[in-house]
Amino acid sequence: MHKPIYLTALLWLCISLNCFAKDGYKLWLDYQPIQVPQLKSDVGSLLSGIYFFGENPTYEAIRNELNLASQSMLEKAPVYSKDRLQNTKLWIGTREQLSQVLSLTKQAEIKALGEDGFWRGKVELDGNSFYAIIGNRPVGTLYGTYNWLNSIQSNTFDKSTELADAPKINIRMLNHWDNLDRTVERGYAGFSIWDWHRLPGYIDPRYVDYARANASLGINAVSLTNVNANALIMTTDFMKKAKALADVFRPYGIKVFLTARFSAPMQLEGLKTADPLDPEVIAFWKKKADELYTHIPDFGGFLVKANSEGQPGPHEYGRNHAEGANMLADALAPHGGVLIWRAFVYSHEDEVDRHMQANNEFEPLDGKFKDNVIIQIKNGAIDFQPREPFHPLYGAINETNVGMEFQITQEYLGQATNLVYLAPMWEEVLKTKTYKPSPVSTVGSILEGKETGQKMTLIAGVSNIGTDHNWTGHLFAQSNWFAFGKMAWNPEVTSHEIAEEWTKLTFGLDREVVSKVGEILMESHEAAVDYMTPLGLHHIMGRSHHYGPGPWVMGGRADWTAPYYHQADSLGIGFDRTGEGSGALEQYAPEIVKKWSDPNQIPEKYLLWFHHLPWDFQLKDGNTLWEGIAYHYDRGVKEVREMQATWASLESKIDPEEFDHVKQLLEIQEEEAEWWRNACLLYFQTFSKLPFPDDIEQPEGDLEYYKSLQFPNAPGI
Ligand code: GCW
Repeated sequence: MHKPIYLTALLWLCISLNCFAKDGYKLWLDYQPIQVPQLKSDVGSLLSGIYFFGENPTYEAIRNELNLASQSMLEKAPVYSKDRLQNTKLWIGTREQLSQVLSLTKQAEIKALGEDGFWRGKVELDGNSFYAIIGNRPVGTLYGTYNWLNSIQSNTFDKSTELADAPKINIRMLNHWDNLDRTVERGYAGFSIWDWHRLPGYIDPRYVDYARANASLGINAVSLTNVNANALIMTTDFMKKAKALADVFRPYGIKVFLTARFSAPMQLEGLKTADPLDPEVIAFWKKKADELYTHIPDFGGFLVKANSEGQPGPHEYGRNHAEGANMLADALAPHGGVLIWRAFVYSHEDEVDRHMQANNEFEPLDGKFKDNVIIQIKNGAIDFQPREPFHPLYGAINETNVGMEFQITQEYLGQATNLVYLAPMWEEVLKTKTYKPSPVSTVGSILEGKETGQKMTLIAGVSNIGTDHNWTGHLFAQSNWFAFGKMAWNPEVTSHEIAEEWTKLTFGLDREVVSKVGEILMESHEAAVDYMTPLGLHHIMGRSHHYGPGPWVMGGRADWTAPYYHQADSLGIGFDRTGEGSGALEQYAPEIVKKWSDPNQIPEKYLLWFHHLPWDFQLKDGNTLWEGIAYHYDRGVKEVREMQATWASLESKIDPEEFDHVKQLLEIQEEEAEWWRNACLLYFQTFSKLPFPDDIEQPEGDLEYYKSLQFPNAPGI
C-alpha cells in the first residue's frame, strides 16, 4: 500500500476505534507532549544523555518511567550513557555515589532529608555542568524523578533552580479492604485488582502501573487485604501470593502489610484459644511471622481490626487491646515489623455513646503498647461521615504511637457516582487545633510526631481502587487517591494546591480548565455535606450499603439506626453530647469543651453533632434551625447544578470520552442530591411540622416512596 494512503487509513481506523480518546487509565502519569518550546528543548537535552550511578532494580524502574515519559512527551526514546563523562546531561544516583561533586555542606543538607528525601539541581565537574537527581538511597532518587517529571508536566521546571523535599510522615499507606474472592468491602470501582487465584504465577501488568502511581505520590506501604480479615491469609499458599506482589512493589519502595485475623490460631491449627497470653498462641504467631519473613524479607507487618463489629479480639479472653497488640508486635519485632492496631472499636453491648468508646478503651492503655505498635485512628469518632469533628483520641494518648486512617473510597460520600474531592475535608481535620498535648497542637502536628517525639509516623487511607479501567470508578475520584498521597507525604500542603496540580496533570495546562476544574473540586465537598448531612447531622444514610438517604432507618442494634444519631423529635433535632447529654464532648481539651458546649459558639458545621436544639433555635444568619436545614439541603442541589454548568462550559477543551463520563455522572449526582434533599426534608418535617421556606425549591415526592426504595445489589457490601 502507498505510504500516505496507508497512514491515512490507519488514522481513520484509529479515530473510528477511538484510540485517541482518554479513559483515565494512565492516571496523572499521562505525560502529554510538551508544548512550551524552551521547556521542550531543556527537557529534550537532559533526556538525550542520562547516566545512572550504578545498577539496581529501582534504577530500572526509573529507566522505565523515563522511557515512557520521553516517548510520550517528546516522541523519542531517551539516550542512556555507560560512561559518566560521555555526553551526559542528567545524572541519577545517591548522595554517596555523587559525593565527589557535592560540597560537604550540600552532602549534609541532603543527608538531613532522611531516607526518602531527594534533591535535584545543578552540579559541576571540571567546568561542565550537569543536572542531578539525588536521593540518600535509590528510592529517594525515584521520588525525585517523579517530582521532576511532574514539574515538567505542570510547566514549573526550571533547570537553574534547585529543589529538595522529604516526607513528613514515615509510613504512607493504602489500606485495601479487598477480600480473597476479589469483592471489595466499600469498593465502588469494580473488583479487587489482586487476582489471588492466578497469583503467584500470573503477574498482571496492572500491578506495575499501580506501583508506579503510588510511588509517584510517595506512597510506600500497602495493606493488601480487608481488615475484616480471613484467617487463610496466614497460610503458606497465600504468603507466596503476597510475596509475588511484594517482589513487584519492592523496586518502587512499597512495602506489603497483611491483615491478621485474631482467631487464626484456632481456625488454622485448631488451637482451643486465641488468648494472646497463651504460649501456644504466642508460638503460632511467632511461627507465622518468621515464615512470612522468609517469603518477604522486608514485610511491613500486620494491620488488625479486633473486637469491633464482630471481629475476634483479645476481649474474648478477658485481655485488653494492649495485650492483644503487643503479642503480635513481639512476633514481628525481631524482623523489624510494625503492628498497626485500629482504634475503630465499639460494641453493641456497650450502652455508652459510640462516640466515646474508643477513648474509653485506649486512654487507660496509653504507654502500655510496645514501641513497634501504632494505633491507627480514624479522622473522626463515628465513621468517615461527610464531615466529622476530629477524633478525641488525638491529643488524649501521648505515650503511644498514633497514626491516621482516612477513607479514600467514598462509602458515605456518594460512592462512585458523586464527584466529591475529599482533600478539603482532610485538610480541615489536619489543621484543627486539639489544644492537647500543647496549646498549639493540631491533628497534623501530632501525626508528624512534633508533639510527642513519636518516631514512627503513619497516615493510612482506605483505597478507592478497583478493576474499572480508570481505576477509581469516577474519573474525579482519582483526585482523592492523588490528594491522599500528597497529604500523607506532607500533611501541611493545602487542598487547593493539590487540586491545581492534579488538574494540570490530568487535563493539561489550559488556564480556563485549570481554574474551572479547580472550582468544581473545591466546592464539591461542601456541596455533598449540604445535600447529605448539613449542620453536623450524621449517619443518616441507607442501611448497610450506606447508599442514599435513610434518616428513618430503624431496627437491629441501636447504633446502626439513623434516629440514634439525629434524635429528631417534636421539640428539635441533634445529638446532645455535652455534659448534660452523653458527655462525649468532655473527651476533648477544656478549650474545646468550653467553646463547643455553647450552641452559639460552636462552629455551625458541628452544631447538631453535639447539640439537640429546638427547631426555632436561631442560627448566625438569623434563620431558624429548621430554615437553615432546608436552605443547606437546597443549596447542596444548586451547588451540584453549578458544578454541572461549569463542566459543560469546558466541553470543547476536554477529551470527549472523559467529558461525557463526567457529564453523565454529574447528572446522576444531581438526581441523587435532589433525592437526598427531598427525602430528608420530608422526613424531618414529620417532626418539625413546619413549612419549608418559600424561596427554596420545594421538596417533591412522597416520603413513603423514598422509604420504600431498596438496593439489594448496591456495591461494596
Ligand atoms: O466504615 C465502616 C464500614 C465497614 C468497615 C468498618 C471498619 C471494614 O461500614 O464496612 O469494615 O467501618 O472500618 O472496620
